[in-house]
Amino acid sequence: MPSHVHHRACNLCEAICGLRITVEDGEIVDIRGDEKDPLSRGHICPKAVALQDIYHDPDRLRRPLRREGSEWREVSWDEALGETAERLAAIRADHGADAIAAYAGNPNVHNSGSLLFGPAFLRALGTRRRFSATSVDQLPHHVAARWMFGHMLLLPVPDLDRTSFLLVLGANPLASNGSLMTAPDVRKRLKDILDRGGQVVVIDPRRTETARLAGRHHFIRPGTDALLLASLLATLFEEDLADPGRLAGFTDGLKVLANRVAPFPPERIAEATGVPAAEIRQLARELAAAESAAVYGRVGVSVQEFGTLCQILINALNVVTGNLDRPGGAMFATPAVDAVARFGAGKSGRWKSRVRGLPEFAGELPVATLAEEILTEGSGRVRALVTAAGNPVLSTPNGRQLDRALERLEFMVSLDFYLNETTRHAHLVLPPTSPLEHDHYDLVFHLLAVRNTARYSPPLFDPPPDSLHDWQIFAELERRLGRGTVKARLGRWVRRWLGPRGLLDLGLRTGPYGAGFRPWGNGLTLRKLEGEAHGVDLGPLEPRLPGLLRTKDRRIPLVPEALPGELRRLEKKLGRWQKQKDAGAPMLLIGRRQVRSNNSWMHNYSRLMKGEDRCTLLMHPEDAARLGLGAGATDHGGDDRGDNGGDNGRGAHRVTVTSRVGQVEVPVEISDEVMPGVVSLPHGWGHDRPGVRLRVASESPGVSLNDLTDDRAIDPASGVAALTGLPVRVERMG
Ligand SMILES: Nc1nc2c(c(=O)[nH]1)N[C@H]1C(S)=C(S)[C@@H](COP(=O)(O)OP(=O)(O)OC[C@H]3O[C@@H](n4cnc5c(=O)[nH]c(N)nc54)[C@H](O)[C@@H]3O)O[C@H]1N2
Ligand SMILES: Nc1nc2c(c(=O)[nH]1)N[C@H]1C(S)=C(S)[C@@H](COP(=O)(O)OP(=O)(O)OC[C@H]3O[C@@H](n4cnc5c(=O)[nH]c(N)nc54)[C@H](O)[C@@H]3O)O[C@H]1N2
Ligand code: SF4
Ligand SMILES: [Mo]
Repeated sequence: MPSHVHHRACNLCEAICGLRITVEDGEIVDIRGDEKDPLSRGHICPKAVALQDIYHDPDRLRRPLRREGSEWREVSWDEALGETAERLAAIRADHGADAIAAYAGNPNVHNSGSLLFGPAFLRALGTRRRFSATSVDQLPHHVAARWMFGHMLLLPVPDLDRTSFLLVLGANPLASNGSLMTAPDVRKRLKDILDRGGQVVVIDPRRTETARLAGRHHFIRPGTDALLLASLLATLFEEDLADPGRLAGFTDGLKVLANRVAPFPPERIAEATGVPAAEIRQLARELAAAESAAVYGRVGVSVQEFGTLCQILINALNVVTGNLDRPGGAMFATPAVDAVARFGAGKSGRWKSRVRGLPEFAGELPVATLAEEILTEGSGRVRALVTAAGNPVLSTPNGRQLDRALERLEFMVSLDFYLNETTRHAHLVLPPTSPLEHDHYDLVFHLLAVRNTARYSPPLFDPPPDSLHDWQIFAELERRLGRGTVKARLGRWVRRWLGPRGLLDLGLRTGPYGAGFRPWGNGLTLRKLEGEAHGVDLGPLEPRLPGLLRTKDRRIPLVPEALPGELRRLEKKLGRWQKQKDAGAPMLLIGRRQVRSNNSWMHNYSRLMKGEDRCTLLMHPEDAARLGLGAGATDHGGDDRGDNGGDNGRGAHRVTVTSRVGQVEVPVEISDEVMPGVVSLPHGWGHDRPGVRLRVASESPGVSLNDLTDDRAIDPASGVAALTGLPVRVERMG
């Protein structure tokens, strides 16, 4: 029986685990972690086997589909691409390029072909109405990096393997497997910190899996993290603990920062945040005293009204304690393909959205404004939409409004291999090959990794004849829609001739470990990487500053221009928070992630869907009692343990949850792991809409968190949607 072992990186999440896949007679018989992978060291999570399920899924589209009335008809690639180009070109000719919007979803970042060819397609389209999942995710990180380090991709990564103190805000890496921190086997990495005598402290309105492991956790009232961060800084300055060390030589604004954060001493903000003042002072002292420390904040402190301020203050804390760019602190990776050199620094403010006047950043507008750009009449209205690898109906605020808006489009085309809640509205669906059918290299995640490594994944299966990869679809649409100038044609020709492999080889050769173009020498080339099935180890993170800074003067401004105004806005808000403590205050809704989910698209595989309904509203026993819902606080124990049946209150009661924009009905799970006054619903559910072709997912559809979130709530500094801490009314049903 012909059997072979294939090595590749899992591309489902940011942990990029190395896999060892055994194939017999063309069938996968085993998927496990690759022990020899220098980064993931054998780790995988339950989702890894889903790669095989995606490949076999009968619901996965293999041929382009054209909507005819309420039916879908398979059409040839030539017909599908031809019609797409024709319809888009006609709308562009009649109404201008800005009448076409484009939305890029998260999996684009996990697909090197899309990363290398998507941007050129967007340029050919010519629209300034570009949107992506960035503005419901990490946009504030980019904005803060641009302002303080001069480039949107200069994102500091906590040096997990060497740190002795980790402060985590608004991240749950035990469920998410890490984000803007590629750290496979994060459980072991965090345990190792504790084992070597270090500390991990988690700040989260929910006592998460990560908080349990850390052993030190403080509840925080959702949305108030900027107060806590400012007050940590204020304490450092007040108690004379600020010491940037060597960073002082290229940092500006220490004194000004001290003045600006002075109005936020712990005693003043403790009540609004829910974190006791003494604990805040203690934390600041520990941060200052630790041999090395890293402050790390993710989705929970990014998608909030003060998301950008939070990320600025986190960077500032790492600088002021001397921990930026030092081993065990928050460091910059040195990836084999130098993304910082190859991608734009992040221009901004060149144009605004039409309806709400929201600012552009790095060529994109906040997705919270997409629906109104379609629905609001007037010249420049969005009439057509291209989506690629995304599901904004489930992933962006006020999803129901977007759902309705998509109905109004004159033309919509989606690059996706599923008919999901979004793509069901398309006129044409263009399904690319699935992950195991193409090669891959992590252009983004090596940049965010806790260790420098490089690994190339060849395709495992040959794609079926007459199928196209994402990059080929992009390249073909670019050819049909792009400009006819000699320069544009030459560029297209060169890119297509090189293909993703040639472009990758170029990136590796010209990167920091590259061979250049000499035929001899030891540097990296694609060929060399192909000979290393487990990838290559390029060593621990190394100090890179000030050389890596891209600010004009190669210095770090601790007080970027927007900071004073943002702190004033925070102080005003503090006043409102302090007034809002009465019992009649609304409950605050937060989201959560689950190991066996991946945003909106891992719910169609039976293996991952086993067990009880996971789309439940977590509520504290005191709140449940107030609403007259059963008794019994329970130890919820994590969404994926699957051992919490019995009388834990799971599903025993249903409630309605109502926000300004919508209402959902959902089973309640009573647990003291959420802060009193806070309720938590996982995101990415809500698969019961007509026209969705996800048979397994539709059986346990759940409800969409983003049917409640508010498109008007944004962080004005970046335009990121303020998804967390949403005021809602919860009522018992029946
Ligand atoms: N309330 C709330 N909302 C959130 C979040 C939250 O925490 N709370 N999280 C936000 C975050 S961080 C993110 S990243 C977004 C994610 O939101 P989106 O990026 O909009 O959606 P996904 O669920 O990732 O959609 C993935 C789609 O891509 C398709 N796909 C997968 N692989 C490929 C591929 O290789 N090529 C193509 N063409 N298609 C592919 C899948 O079939 C699926 O339909 O959601 C955001 N929304
Ligand atoms: N299994 C799985 N893994 C994933 C994903 C997935 O859907 N499933 N999605 C992937 C994607 S696209 C991303 S971006 C990453 C995200 O990775 P993480 O940022 O680690 O994501 P979450 O698990 O949503 O963690 C956010 C935490 O913030 C908390 N939180 C909410 N509001 C607040 C607040 O106001 N303040 C504070 N301090 N905390 C708050 C929540 O309770 C939650 O524990 O995960 C990635 N990995
Ligand atoms: S943690 Fe799971 S989903 Fe993420 S890369 Fe590893 S195996 Fe894949
Ligand atoms: Mo994300």
